[in-house]
Amino acid sequence: MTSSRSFVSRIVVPLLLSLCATTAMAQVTISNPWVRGTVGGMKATGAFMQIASRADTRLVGAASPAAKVVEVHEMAMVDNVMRMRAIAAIPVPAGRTVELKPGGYHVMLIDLVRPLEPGASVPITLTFEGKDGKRETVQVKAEVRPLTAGAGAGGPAPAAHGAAHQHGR
Ligand SMILES: [Cu+2]
Repeated sequence: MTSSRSFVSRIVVPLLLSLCATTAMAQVTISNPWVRGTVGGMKATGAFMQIASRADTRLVGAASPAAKVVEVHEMAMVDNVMRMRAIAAIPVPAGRTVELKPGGYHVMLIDLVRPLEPGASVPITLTFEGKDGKRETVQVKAEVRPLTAGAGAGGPAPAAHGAAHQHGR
């Protein structure tokens, strides 16, 4: 009996605690991740998705085997011109869905390893940092959509997007 009790306290209790910790960490949900496909010599493109979180957090970084450099970007109108720039983080308030979309926040894939053809999927690892400084990574597989996807209503032309990016570096 004694050995059975010590088994419970030494093995089972820590296991339960670690399961709770894991559940608490899994607070970010990503929906509909996609990447704008590329043609010809395009070396950069954007990735888009919806992000929701149960607790306040921030998207502070991303990585992908499809690109040598991955940055978090925003687009904004400056003097009537749509420009993009790298930012340190995208805030994700608890209980709200933040949309990364053409013309707004996006994850920028730079120095693509190869062209991205529609129908392929691109693995992206997203890093979130909570208020307590704890980091959580989320893996997504982003579907590659045609170059023209999402280019309506205020969205920038892909060429202008790429050019603005080159300018910014
Ligand atoms: Cu960008």
